[in-house]
Amino acid sequence: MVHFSAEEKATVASLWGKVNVEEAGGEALGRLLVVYPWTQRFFDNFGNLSSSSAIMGNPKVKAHGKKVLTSFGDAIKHMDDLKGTFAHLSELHCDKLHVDPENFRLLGNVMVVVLASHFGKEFTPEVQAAWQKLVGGVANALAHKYH
Ligand code: HEG
Repeated sequence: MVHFSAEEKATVASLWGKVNVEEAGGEALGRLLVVYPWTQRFFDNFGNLSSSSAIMGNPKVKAHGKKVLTSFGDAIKHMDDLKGTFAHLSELHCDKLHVDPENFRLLGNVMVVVLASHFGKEFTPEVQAAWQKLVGGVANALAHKYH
């Protein structure tokens, strides 16, 4: 179980308050699909994913990215109980969606890259450390109910 200090919680929450969830969510999911093309197989009903620009401009990718990042936001409110918070989604991704849990780690790292590019110098090594810990904790929580 990951533990977050009061300082790490404050660091994460302060950056999160400035994140544009719609923009960052679409960019993170889009980049996941471009950088790790095998992840496209889960989204074969999303229409045109034939090039990087098609993916980044695809309205379904944007909408789903927003949904995923909005849901990720629950982690920031419940940093002491990530497993409980994502238990239901873990079951859904395992039993219904059949998403390999390795993809949660890939998406977490892509999210960190997106935050780094949006926040520039503000994304100091300390801020990155707190975020890496959070995306890792969320990936563990989402993988927890897999069987
Ligand atoms: Mg998942 C649906 C959250 C990573 C593939 N994802 C969903 C939904 C949520 C969610 C809230 C909607 C659930 C519902 O309809 O009740 N996803 C979520 C989080 C994260 C994540 C919080 C990681 C931080 N998802 C993820 C990854 C993949 C994936 C890495 C695949 C590479 N998710 C996926 C698919 C669906 C969802 C295929 C169904 C999409 C649809 O057709 O509506």
